Amino acid sequence: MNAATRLVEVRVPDMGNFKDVAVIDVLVKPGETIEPEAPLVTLETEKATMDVPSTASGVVEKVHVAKGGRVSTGDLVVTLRAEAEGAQPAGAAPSGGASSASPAAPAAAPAGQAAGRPTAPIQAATPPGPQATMSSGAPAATTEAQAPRPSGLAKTDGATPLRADFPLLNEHGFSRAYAGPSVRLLARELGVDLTRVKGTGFKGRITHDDVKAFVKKMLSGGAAAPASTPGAGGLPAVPVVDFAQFGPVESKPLTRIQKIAGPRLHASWVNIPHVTQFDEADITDLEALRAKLKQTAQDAGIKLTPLAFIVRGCVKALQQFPLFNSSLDPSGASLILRKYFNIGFAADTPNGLVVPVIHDAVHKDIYRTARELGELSEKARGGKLSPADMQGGCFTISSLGGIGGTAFTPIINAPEVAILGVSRAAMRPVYRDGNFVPRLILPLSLSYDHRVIDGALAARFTTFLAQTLANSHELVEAIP
Ligand code: CAO
Repeated sequence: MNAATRLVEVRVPDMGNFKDVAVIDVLVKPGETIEPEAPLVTLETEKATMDVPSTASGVVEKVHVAKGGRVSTGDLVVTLRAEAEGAQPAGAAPSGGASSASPAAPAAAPAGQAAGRPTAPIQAATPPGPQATMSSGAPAATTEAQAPRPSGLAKTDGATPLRADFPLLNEHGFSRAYAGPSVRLLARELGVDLTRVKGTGFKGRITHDDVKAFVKKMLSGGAAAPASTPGAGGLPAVPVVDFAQFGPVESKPLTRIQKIAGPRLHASWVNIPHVTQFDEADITDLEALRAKLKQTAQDAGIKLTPLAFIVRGCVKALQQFPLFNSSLDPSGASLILRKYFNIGFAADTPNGLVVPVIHDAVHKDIYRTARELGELSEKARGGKLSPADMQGGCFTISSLGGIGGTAFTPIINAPEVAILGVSRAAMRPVYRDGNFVPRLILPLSLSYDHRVIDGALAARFTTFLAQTLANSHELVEAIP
């Protein structure tokens, strides 16, 4: 062995009780250069598919498993030839006797990570469900977060775990596509709808190469371009400018959430004919009521903001106008009307917008709603939302009321069909019975999918919502 290199063995990490797990895809070949965390093989149990990630960078010397084979914890997957210089990457297990040039395992490595023992934990990556982030009120991130980063994709700051899952393309079909977690992650990052990709892997499984081939085909005009491809698919390209020629510049990588949210936002924007209906609600009485209840709520550890009332109001409006709680069937031939009421809300976090969901909001009173709003917002800001926290939304609220502004045009969180934008309430003179009286007015901006909702219905919806918010006592009724 070359003095400047060492051999690194990558083995199957601890898989709990699973034994003799099927190898359904081998993702690397001898001679290939790979990065740490690059997926090497995909395994499938009865419950989940998972990738075995590389624990080091280097050139694949030998692949010890084959597609269709079976493995258990500790089995050798790949031998890598890695650079001998520098610290050994955490979790890399040096090859027993073959690697006399290898440095010893780091002293800090936990027991059980000695040479030849599996080190990198596998995170069971079940197919992700939809979930959301938003920008200007649109969807965002994904549950794919837990999947290892495929080699060749840009590294992100890693500050926020990638967990966004968002309804964007054909999310229903996407979650059912026959593909491993790293392939799903790649598809999401490239904005590829997996339902449109033909799998050439074992039993028709979609591989990395299938996703890449699909993108190539689209770029060469073989199909409609992915939503994330600027200038492709018939869309005019924006000019490419060398900004540095005009003055100093700095390049700042997008966060992981932003990378996932971008294609989703774009997909919503280009696929859905948006119309925004503006309206105003007189929340003078609501604010007086909130001021009365605020201390009681605070004593119970709850921050009672106008948003909790707005969530309750939206639930009532969705009950009254069921079309707003629907989604277009992927075939485009029918509507799916939901009989449950899960309300998403855009939360601003240091790494981008995410959309946690208040589940079963119809059965939660104002205090419980406020409590969940607070808890979910806290989790969102700490990057601690679970996939379940962001799944199953029916309708989204994007509130900028705590910040400012008078109106905006939120992007629909597809495949939902409407989103409510809320701006800052302000005292305005309102003409009543021959006089101007000061009233607290809340601006509402409802964007809707015009394929599903007509303008008249949208105006009825906001009118109803405004009246419901004005009659605030109905919003604080106890829920049986
Ligand atoms: N008008 C006037 N004041 C408002 C208001 C409104 N519409 N909405 C909230 N406020 C007030 C609150 O009452 C609170 O004041 P007090 O402490 O005196 O009661 C203050 O503004 C801050 O509220 P908040 O923002 O902490 O709480 P919230 O429940 O209103 O919002 C959350 C929670 C998570 C939605 C918010 O923190 C957030 O992240 N907002 C940004 C969402 C976003 O970026 N959307 C843009 C996506 S683009 O469509």
